[in-house]
Amino acid sequence: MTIKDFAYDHPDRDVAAFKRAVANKLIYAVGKDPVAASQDDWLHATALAVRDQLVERWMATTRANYAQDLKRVYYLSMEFLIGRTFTNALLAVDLHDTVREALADFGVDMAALSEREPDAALGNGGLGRLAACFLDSMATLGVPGMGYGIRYEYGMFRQRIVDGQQVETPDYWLTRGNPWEFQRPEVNYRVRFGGHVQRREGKNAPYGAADWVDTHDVLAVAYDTIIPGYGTQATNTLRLWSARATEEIDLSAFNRGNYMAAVESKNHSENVSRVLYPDDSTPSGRELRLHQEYFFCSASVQDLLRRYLRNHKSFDHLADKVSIHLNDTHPVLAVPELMRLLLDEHGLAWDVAWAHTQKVFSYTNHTLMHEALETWPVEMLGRILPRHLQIIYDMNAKFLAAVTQKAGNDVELLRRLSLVDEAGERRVRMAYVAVLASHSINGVSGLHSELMKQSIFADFAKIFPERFNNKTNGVTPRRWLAQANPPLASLLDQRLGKGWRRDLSQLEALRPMAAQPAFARAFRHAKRENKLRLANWVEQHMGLVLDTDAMFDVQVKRIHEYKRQLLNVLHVITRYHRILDAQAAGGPIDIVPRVVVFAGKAASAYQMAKLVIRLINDVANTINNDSRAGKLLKVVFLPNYSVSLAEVIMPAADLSEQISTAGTEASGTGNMKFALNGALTIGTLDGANVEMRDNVGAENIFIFGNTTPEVADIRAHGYQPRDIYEENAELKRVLDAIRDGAFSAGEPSRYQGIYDALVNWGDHYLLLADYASYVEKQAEVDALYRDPDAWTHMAILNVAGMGAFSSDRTIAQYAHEIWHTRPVVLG
Ligand code: GL9
Repeated sequence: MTIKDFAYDHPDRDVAAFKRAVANKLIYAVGKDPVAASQDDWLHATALAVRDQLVERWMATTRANYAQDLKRVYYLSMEFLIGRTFTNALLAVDLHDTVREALADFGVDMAALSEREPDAALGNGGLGRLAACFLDSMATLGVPGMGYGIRYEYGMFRQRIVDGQQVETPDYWLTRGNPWEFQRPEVNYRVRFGGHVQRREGKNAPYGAADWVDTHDVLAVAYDTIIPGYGTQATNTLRLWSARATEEIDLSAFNRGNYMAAVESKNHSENVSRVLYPDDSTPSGRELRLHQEYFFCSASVQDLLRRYLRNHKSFDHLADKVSIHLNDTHPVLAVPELMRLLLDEHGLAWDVAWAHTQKVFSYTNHTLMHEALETWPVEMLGRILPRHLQIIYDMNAKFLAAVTQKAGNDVELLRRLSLVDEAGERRVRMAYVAVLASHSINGVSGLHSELMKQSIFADFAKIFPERFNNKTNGVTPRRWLAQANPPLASLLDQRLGKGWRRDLSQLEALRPMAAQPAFARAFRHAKRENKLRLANWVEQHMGLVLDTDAMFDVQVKRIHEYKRQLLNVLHVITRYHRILDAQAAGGPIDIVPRVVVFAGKAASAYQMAKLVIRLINDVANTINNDSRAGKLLKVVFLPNYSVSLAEVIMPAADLSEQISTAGTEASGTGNMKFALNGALTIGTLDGANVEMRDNVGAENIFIFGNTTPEVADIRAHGYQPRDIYEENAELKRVLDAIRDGAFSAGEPSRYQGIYDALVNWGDHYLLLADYASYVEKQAEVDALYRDPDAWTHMAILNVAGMGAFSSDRTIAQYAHEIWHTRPVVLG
């Protein structure tokens, strides 16, 4: 029997058949009469009809995976920043034109429909979006695997800008239902919290099994989303867990006659999957977060073990069939959870269980920033997960004993290596648990992977050098070029064929075309269309008219001090002053017109980041309303940055700002998306910018500022930002203007704190040290922009050099070098 035998209708590329399928869904699944259907009803019905096309491939892939008993990769991530699915699914099944025509026959505009789909914003930023790109690439490459995460009811907050300030509102993305997911009520697991532990007598204590009793439990229920591969039948699954109250919780309170308490406790259990933590790289020590982490780790590990045991009688082949990848430290509790299940539920001996565990796990580190490295108070772990704390202690004891045996009783070394930080309140270092339990530990760019070995994991890198490696990030060309940039995609199709979607290295073939005037013209034309699209968005949503001849100078990403949006602002004000001076002198104004675009969210508790947003908006307000600046300078802060907004912004950029302090941005992925869409980069030698320079050629990228060793040097020798401030008159004027209320006339002292942070409080991210070099480099950017042919030539060479930054390349490396998986073979 094949799946096709069951498919009730098979529209393929037949418009009439697809119309029938949509009408069928509208009437029988959505329950709406076509004459009364709303736009959302049509969207829902169309999504269901498209989904049917994916289901057949999905089942075929699942059957093949089982039949071939392939090793599977489980990608555990607290975040999957998926964005919209509709257009992406159409691309995967190549039904774009069919669906557009079918809907047009019903009088429905497909483009308008797709705009109505809410983003699945189950992530904060780069880390979560990387996970989504990886799912796309794993499916496309046929890597048998699955993403595991949490089905948050509220995703990343919506950002509104009110009086120039960020206001957060909840993102209840499921209001109108989610046609892409399959609820699996029968796939559910009990996840336990609290209680206490009784060691089992007789087993070789203290490393033996134990009983975990008197827990209060929550059910994890699976929701599956199909992840289609591109240009292949292969599809994967994203399985997200949703919390449900167990029945006995309700019952116990109910029996005591307290109906309301019963319902309340039910609500309480279900809070576990309610909301995404909107913190960028600054985990708050909230207990709910710990509950979330364990909740999805436990459900996922139980689920994958059950799947393994369906085909295998013992755990002997676990590591041949299962790879568990930890996307940062958020899922590290999967380590003691696997140990617990093997020891306590399946009766394995410690050493056997530990050997399996070390072969199964691999870990990616995404940041070096101290404040972002997760640690949990021993007290809290012991209260919420007493058995896991015990297992971590046992891991630690064994490890430190082994180190002592090799290196002697070096107390300092042991203190540094311990999984438990004993200074102050005792805390478990989750990154160390990940490193100890994993056979592979990777960073996300060449620079980051080196720094990781020299800084946070220096001691571990000496003990386990063979575990450390690099996997430079990438982005999926399907979403970030084919889908986001139709004008450029169709130009590439004409010149290169369609193969670049699955093999981005084919972009190399653009190199010789950079010198062809006809190609350059077409390339410029595509950029122009994209700039118009963004300008329309801005006019519609913000009422601001942009000049598309001006250079679109763009910085979009989370707002964070290390990313230095403030350095960009310093440059903007510098330009503003230069324009005013030129006006005052009455001479001809020789300045390249720019539209400086910002977008990004600040963590809700991150006051400095919020103040930066306010400053950007105040500066925008001042400059945009100053007729002297006129068309020469405009500043816009686009509210509510998201995946779907990024799809409009990236293709429209002329200049991409990647200006973090060297040594702070682990990789960046926005940098890749911009260059892939034909923007030039101004950036520091940080993260993946270094490799982008190597790939596009140093002469085709604007690199400025202190390098990582120089930054270390400056800090080591007592950095004095005030000296720079006193010596650079142009900079001083900018900072004084901020301090004195030039952009906040109603409240002149509003930005005193920003001034102080830079001039008086140490300027931790070295903005002043890089300012002169940045402003100078911006002048070179201007000079090139005056020569459109030279600019376009360079932009084409950037696109040509971006082949290496496909997430397909990244995932192929993970698959070969870390996971050791083979692709599924489909008949
Ligand atoms: C991040 C790094 O800061 C980025 O430089 C990197 O590109 C991505 C993906 O590897 O991971 N680490 C991290 O905590 N975030 C990143 O973006 N933060 C968010 O995702 C909000």
